[in-house]
Amino acid sequence: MARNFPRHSFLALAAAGAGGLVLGRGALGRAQPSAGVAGPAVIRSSGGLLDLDLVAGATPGSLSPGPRLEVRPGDAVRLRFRNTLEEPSTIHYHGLHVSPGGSADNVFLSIPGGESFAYAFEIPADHPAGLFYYHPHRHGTVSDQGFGGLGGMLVVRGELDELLEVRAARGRSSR
Ligand SMILES: [Cu+2]
Repeated sequence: MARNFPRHSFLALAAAGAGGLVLGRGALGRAQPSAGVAGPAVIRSSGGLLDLDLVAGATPGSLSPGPRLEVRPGDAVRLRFRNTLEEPSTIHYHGLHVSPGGSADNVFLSIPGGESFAYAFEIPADHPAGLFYYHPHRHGTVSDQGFGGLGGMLVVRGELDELLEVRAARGRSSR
């Protein structure tokens, strides 16, 4: 039986510094020409801090990933999550070697629709570099929100970036 999942998107409303980043519905879910393809917005840590507001909301149209977040080992993460859905949600930082409790990667949190939560944690100084993923992980709504499009990439920069092959590779909207 086919199910229709509501379409959701993470919208980064404001990143620290540089005047902030605003994404509206028009900027999400719109097909782009293949040359110079614009990937998701990129929000990088600065001065050892990744600081942003992230909003989960329903949007019409096709699915778009949330902003790509980039950190470095030793960075602090301050992510204010606002849930504008009509159901509870959370954020899980898939694969990160960070605390699973408190205001960190705590999948037992449940942020009701219409409410906000301030995530705050540190990326360990010896954290491996790699490509990770953030997505809702509130039991009971994980699948619907995942299939609905909530989620985005999370890159930990580091030693992998020094490999010749990686340095020679061209990334989308990364340089
Ligand atoms: Cu996961």
